[in-house]
Amino acid sequence: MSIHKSMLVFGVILLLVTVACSLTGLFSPAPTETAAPPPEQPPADTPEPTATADQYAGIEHTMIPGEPVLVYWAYDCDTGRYTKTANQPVIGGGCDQWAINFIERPTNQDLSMYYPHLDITRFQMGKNETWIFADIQTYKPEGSTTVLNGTYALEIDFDMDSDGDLLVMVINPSTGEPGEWRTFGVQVWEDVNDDVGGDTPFFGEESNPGDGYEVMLFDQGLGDDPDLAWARLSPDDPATVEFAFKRSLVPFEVTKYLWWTWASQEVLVPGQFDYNDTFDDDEVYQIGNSCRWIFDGPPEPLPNICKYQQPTEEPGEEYCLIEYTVNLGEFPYTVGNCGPCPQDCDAYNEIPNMSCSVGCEP
Ligand SMILES: [Ca+2]
Ligand SMILES: [Ca+2]
Ligand SMILES: [Ca+2]
Ligand SMILES: [Ca+2]
Repeated sequence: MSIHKSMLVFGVILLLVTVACSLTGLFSPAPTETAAPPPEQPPADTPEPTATADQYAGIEHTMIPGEPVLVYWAYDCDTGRYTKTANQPVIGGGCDQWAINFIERPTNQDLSMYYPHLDITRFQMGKNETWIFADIQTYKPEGSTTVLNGTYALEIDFDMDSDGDLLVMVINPSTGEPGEWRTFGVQVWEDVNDDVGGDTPFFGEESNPGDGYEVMLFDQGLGDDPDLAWARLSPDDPATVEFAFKRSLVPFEVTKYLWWTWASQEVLVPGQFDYNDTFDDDEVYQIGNSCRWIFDGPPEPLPNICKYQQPTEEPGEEYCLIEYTVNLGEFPYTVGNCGPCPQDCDAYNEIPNMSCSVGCEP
């Protein structure tokens, strides 16, 4: 190494002397002489960058997820729908409430740029005997190609007390091929000491008294289980990222839980959750999370719960019309969907702005 280095230094000095010589002969255009190529480091001199990658290189996978099973789904605020031009984003009333950790900022700070790949519009979850599957769908503008180069994450609240307990995230899934499951960029973090959300879960506070998600269970194949969590670009939709993680991440006693999703241009920092405790309202942009939905359970009126949802499809069932009234200030509108009836249609009528009625034509 020292030999290489000294040769390199010698080469640089030689080059500098040559350049100086040609500069002193101001009008002597001797470009070919000085054009001795800059001493680009030969490959043999740059062994270091690959050394850090080696810790991932030997990882062997035995279980790779198959086709996702996605049965629960919910809508998030659809900023793209109201944004007619990319330099004039329109965020729906109530969609961005930093104080209650409900964030819709697929924009820059002064609202002069809209970033559709950070605008979560819909998200899903399902399971088979081995895996929990999930996806995050972002706004897909007509006639342009989506590049999902942000960080996308699932936050899961197993005890349904409004603070997240597990964080599954993927950094820049756009580097993968559509349909190819990878652990590249995938991490799983746990809040073992239960201080995500600080003193007031869900509500923001002056400063973050906790350490967020402090235990990393999985880093791109490193961890107790090299196959613990995966992500990929959807094979069907370039604006959708899909996740799969082992059911072993769900505590044995948990039968249903809350989950919600994130999209952020900056890499999400697990130790800074909740973001509305760590940061002030005007400090973070190009970021958003979704409303929350319950996996494997009926809807309940919980903080930030999503207002529109269609549960598991069961063929042969009656069809129900589920409607949700979105209140955008002076412009309320109602969206509805006719699909297989949920287990308890009446329960929807207990949720503000929602209704369910049996008997419609799909
Ligand atoms: Ca959104
Ligand atoms: Ca919790
Ligand atoms: Ca808090
Ligand atoms: Ca913690």
